[in-house]
Amino acid sequence: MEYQYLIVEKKNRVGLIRFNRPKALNALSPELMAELGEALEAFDADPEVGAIVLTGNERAFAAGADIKAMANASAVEMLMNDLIQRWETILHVKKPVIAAVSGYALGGGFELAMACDMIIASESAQFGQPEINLGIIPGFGGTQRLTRAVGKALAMEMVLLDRRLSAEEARQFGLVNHVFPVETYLDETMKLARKLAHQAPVAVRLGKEAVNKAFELSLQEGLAFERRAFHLLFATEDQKEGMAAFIEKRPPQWKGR
Ligand code: DAK
Repeated sequence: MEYQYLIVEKKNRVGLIRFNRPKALNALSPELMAELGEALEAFDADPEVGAIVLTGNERAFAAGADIKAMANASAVEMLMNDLIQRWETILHVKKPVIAAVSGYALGGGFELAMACDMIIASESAQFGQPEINLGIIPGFGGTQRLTRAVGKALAMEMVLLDRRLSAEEARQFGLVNHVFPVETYLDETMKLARKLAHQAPVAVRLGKEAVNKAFELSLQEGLAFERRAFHLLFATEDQKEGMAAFIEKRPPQWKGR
């Protein structure tokens, strides 16, 4: 598949997707988001891929949804536009997705990163929800995922006053896993992704699903979900292999079944 707004490659069981609209600071146009949806679905279905990395460039992960593409839209167009629905694809990906963020992660760019499973940031990363300056509010989780991470006081400042977070602040709030120098953040992300891609695949899939349920279910429902997933793993060859390998003091050979 040829992409116009993405650079997509596969390395060591990691699917790497780079936004490629550098002149527009990787503004997430409907066309780019349609391609992103396709690339994510293709990697999710590819048995040679175990983890996915989403990135931009050093100056910008993404400066938000494309303002020029939205400026004249009506409410009904925003609601009915299938391309905007492509944003949701990220929420249905079964494999772990890491966002490698450098420079601007603003508006929809920040929201997309927060919808990933982990964020690795460069020291220059800057996270924010500047939508208020455009007379709108965040539309892809910026009032919800952000508030759960940073709490009400700071979320209000960010959503209503465009207060931005540095990479280090975002790490302190648990939004970002690690911060690295600009020169190495992508390599470090690829290393982490490679590790993820070589874990037991069924356990990774259920582990991701279970952690995400913690944001949606009551504690009791979440615990019940976890317990069922835990039991299910005893039906996999990988559980037998993992435990046998431990006992035999050798590395496990995962089969993904
Ligand atoms: N959209 C379109 N173009 C953008 C852009 C954006 N978000 N951000 C930057 N650009 C373009 C600029 O227009 C400029 O293009 P030319 O004028 O050269 O043609 C080029 O990128 C370089 O930008 P600047 O000249 O402005 O560069 P500076 O270094 O001076 O400033 C900046 C960098 C990041 C501070 C500034 O560009 C900026 O403030 N950008 C806008 C940031 C922003 O407001 N982002 C939020 C957009 S609203 C939803 C899903 C998502 C969303 C909503 C709903 N659903 C699924 C329902 C998301 C909404 C948003 O993200």
